[in-house]
Amino acid sequence: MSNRTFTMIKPDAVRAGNMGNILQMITDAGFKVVAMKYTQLTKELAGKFYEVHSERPFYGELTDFMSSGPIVAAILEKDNAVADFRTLIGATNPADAAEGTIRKKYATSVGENAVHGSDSDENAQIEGNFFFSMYERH
Ligand code: 3AN
Repeated sequence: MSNRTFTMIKPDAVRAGNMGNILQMITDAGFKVVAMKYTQLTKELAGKFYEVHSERPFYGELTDFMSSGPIVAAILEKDNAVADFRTLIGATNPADAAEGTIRKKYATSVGENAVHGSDSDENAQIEGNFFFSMYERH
């Protein structure tokens, strides 16, 4: 069990002005910020980040959307970080997301679903390394 996960606040949530509220929900839930940046992915970088989905029909739409505006990327720390963060964000489709979750509150569709959260310890490490050097972790 690892104590770190990786998240992005996606372009839809940043555009809608929900960045501060989402960060508040994350820290209120007991996650410590290890690394954070406000940046924008190019279409090419979004394609690399979501390479595992490259055969899926929504890959083009996903990479267009993820490069459509700024995001917040962060590494978060807490006991049982990956699983607890997935609980905090809720189901991929906001229609299925539980009350009180970030996606229930702020996601508008299965594609534009406000936040990303790593789905395994291994991916948390890969995704954190995609954005942050060792000097950017505190
Ligand atoms: P999660 O982000 O909950 O781990 P995944 O890994 O199944 O969900 O999907 C990765 C991302 O791809 C989702 N966050 C969502 O933005 C997008 N996505 C997933 N399914 C669809 C779909 N049917 N149509 C459009 N985008 C999708």
